[in-house]
Amino acid sequence: MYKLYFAPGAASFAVHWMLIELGVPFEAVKVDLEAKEQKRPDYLKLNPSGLVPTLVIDGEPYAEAAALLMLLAERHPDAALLYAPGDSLRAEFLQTMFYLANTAQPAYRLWFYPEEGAGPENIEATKSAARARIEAVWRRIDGQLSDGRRFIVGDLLTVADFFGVMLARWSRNMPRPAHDWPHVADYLGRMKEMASLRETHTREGLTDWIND
Ligand SMILES: N[C@@H](CCC(=O)N[C@@H](CS)C(=O)NCC(=O)O)C(=O)O
Repeated sequence: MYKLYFAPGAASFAVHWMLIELGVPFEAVKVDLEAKEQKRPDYLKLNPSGLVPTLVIDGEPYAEAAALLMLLAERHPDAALLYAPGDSLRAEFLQTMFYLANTAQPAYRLWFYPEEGAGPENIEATKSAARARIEAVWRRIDGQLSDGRRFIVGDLLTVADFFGVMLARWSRNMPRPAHDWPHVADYLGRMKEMASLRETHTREGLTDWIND
């Protein structure tokens, strides 16, 4: 049994979506980020970083969205949501996952929490740097998708897609959103048809982006 601590549209979104796609039983617990519930002592016992997501697996709490996606994929091998060791696309898959987690996600963190970059007096400069990094990510992913592949890595739906689509969604109100790149736009159009992605929006109460 799984228990997911989430906030609508946050880094928990990809994990929520994957649990729905897998069709496994889970309990979803909403964390009110505005009320700073993620910094309360009882939550910090589960996730010492005070962030969402936290996924409790058989009573043990685990964190880090990218790791949780990979963990779930490993725990449910029949769903085939990753390239396993030995697969010819394994290296590209790992590279893409780490690129999204190490380069793209921190750049978004700077965009949404710019005071963390260089203090409140440098917010505009921090956002400008974050924006440049995020746009470089979509330029690169657009290049990957330009060879006609169906998904971010090859023709297999993997956890890189769950993570990548979540990150693309985060750019929706930015000056240059991910769908500004043509191959990314085609890809997102296809992904938005997934029933599990639409269901995640419904369950999290999100109405924007999915029907754009
Ligand atoms: N590296 C973490 C980042 C998680 C993260 O930054 N979550 C944000 C929401 S998108 C959060 O909890 N923000 C509340 C806060 O910073 O207090 C992960 O992937 O799980």
